[in-house]
Amino acid sequence: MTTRNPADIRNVLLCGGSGGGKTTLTERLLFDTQTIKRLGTVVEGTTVSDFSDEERAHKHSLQPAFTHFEFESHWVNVIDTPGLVDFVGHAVACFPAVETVAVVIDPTRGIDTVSRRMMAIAEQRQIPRMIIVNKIDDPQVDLEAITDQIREAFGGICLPINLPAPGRTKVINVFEHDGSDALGDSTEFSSVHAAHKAIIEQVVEVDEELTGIYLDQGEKFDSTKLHGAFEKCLEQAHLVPICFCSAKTGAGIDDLLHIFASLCPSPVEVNPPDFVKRYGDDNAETEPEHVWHAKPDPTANTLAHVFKVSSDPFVGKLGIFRVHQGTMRAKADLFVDDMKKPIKIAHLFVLQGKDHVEVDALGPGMIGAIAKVDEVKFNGVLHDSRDLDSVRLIPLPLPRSMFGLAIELKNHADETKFAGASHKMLAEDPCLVIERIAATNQTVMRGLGELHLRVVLEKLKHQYNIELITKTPKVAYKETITTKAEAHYRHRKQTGGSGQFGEVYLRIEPLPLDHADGFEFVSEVVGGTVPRQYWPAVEKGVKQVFAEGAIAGYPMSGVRCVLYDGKYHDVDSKEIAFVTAGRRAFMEAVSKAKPVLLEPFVNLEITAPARHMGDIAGHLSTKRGRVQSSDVISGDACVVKAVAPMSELLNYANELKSMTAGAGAFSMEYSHDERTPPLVQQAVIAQYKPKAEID
Ligand SMILES: Nc1nc2c(ncn2[C@@H]2O[C@H](COP(=O)(O)OP(=O)(O)O)[C@@H](O)[C@H]2O)c(=O)[nH]1
Ligand SMILES: [Mg+2]
Repeated sequence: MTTRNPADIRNVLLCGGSGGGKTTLTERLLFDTQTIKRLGTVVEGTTVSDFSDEERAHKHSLQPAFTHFEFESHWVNVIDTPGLVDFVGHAVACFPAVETVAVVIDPTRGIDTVSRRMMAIAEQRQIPRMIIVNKIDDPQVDLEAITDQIREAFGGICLPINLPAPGRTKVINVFEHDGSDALGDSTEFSSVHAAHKAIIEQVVEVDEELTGIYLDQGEKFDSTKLHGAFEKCLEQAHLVPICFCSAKTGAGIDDLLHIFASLCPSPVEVNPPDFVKRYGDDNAETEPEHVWHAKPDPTANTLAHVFKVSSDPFVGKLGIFRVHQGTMRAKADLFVDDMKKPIKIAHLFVLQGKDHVEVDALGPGMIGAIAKVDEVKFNGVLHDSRDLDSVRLIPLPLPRSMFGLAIELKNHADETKFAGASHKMLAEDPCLVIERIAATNQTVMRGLGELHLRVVLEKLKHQYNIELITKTPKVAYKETITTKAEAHYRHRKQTGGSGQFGEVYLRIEPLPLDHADGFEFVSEVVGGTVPRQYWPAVEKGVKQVFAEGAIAGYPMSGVRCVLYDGKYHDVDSKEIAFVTAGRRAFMEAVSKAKPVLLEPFVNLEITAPARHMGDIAGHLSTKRGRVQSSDVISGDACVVKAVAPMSELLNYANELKSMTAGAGAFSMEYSHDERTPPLVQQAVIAQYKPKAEID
């Protein structure tokens, strides 16, 4: 295989709640296109996409899997993503690689929260969406009711593109058939004619000329020529087609494949993902950014975006990317971001689950992988022109992990091994965080929920033979100020012959809590009272306090600091003197600026048997939590969403377990910071023992 005409490529991401049948559907698509000879199952652990030991043990997808097949002379890449809330970050990270986000709905459970989230994020990123209602073979399922629920949840733009025929062993494509041909008009609910009319009218609406032709021709209108208008509809979020199928029996699969090939957008259509390109590289402060779009032209300069890094002990590190422009060739030299030296691409692969198929070139729109290249990182850009050095993808709305465990090595001799293993695991999981918290003297591992971290711990144990002792972590408070203040410090020291002298005047003021960096340092010194060469030293001193905290030992946030005056000495002024003066003046200023502690709040999402809904909500209200919604999602499960302070949730995994006899699950992600109540603040500050200042 070499390059493909990008117009013949389709990239489809399957997402939605766990258990909907994404992995089974992927297997079925591969089987029905004769890409694989044996139909594996999730239960037996024999599918192409759930191939890792952890996935086979849990019987759930935990990582995205990359597969491809050919159908009607199209090359189709299908990404099967994990549906458990704890792993949704992996699905979101793959969005920039595809033109179609297909949300797989489990009609036995209704519209789950992961599906809702995926629909919302895809809409926000302007990626075409479709909905696949799987499991139509289940006789208990009311397909008309689920269609109504979909339209209620996501709007009237959701319209069936096919409908199950009576008996549910096949579906009828209502886009191409109008009920008057040999396939007939009868379906499980509605009629081919009515559904045809609804979807065609929706499609022609995006094009005035087409609307005119449609009105003139009526029944004789030829819908098979509508690919362009259909694609425009998806691009403008004017239509979300609903397809029906059964991954188990194969009903509706041929039509789904046909829809992928004939109607889903190709890489030369739809809104390309937004990259930014910065002008000029010399002066960081005057660099305006502008949105940049790749051109799916095989002859242009190469640009590929790495949206997934995976590593396993056998194949090593894999960087998985999508080519957005130009052609990537084996043996070529490519730059990674703005690195000075290029890397050599030894081998180029396309993936089929755990298998790598070597290829010599990949053109625009293709998804591929390179192995064993250390420089390649998640979200990095591979390219072949210095002109593309500053191109980056606009950051994805990945959930920020808050569920933490303080970790220690069971065997201290494992330190080097752990450093290597954690480095690999962090590279492959955008939602995993391991950080050293100076204030609490702990190393904390954070993820999106208990299961997320449990899988990480299992992998460390089984794959790297490292065991960790875990404890409840202390809360990551932050310090900030609430008013303006000024302070000044003169640092003068005489030791033997040479001395140290530096004097600074600082003014500080609060920044909004949502300020991107939480810190600004500017100089308004006039007349050279502090020479320019010492400004960075003053900033360094200020930043030391900023990192270590001034009142309780927690890092600070939300402070603007202005250096506006000072004094220097021709002989004795040195950098170190201004660092000290900056640090001491800043500490003094903070103490006058009514400092407070901020605490993180998280968005909590709890799933449990519906009978526990009241208990869960009541318990949260005793923890300063605010319940935002509680819904029964199917006969016996409920979802409670709430916002609550992290400090009250340190033991939530155990509390929920005992409330629900082990049947509850939850995930949490960062929401915002709020001031701690005075009593909490006093207690935290009382525990702090500041280090003695040494000049
Ligand atoms: N009845 C029925 N069961 C299905 C179908 N597709 C998948 N399943 C079952 O649903 C469960 C979850 O499937 P899986 O593919 O792991 O779902 P995923 O979490 O979305 O990847 C498994 O037990 C499958 O056998 C289907 O079309 N019909
Ligand atoms: Mg799966």
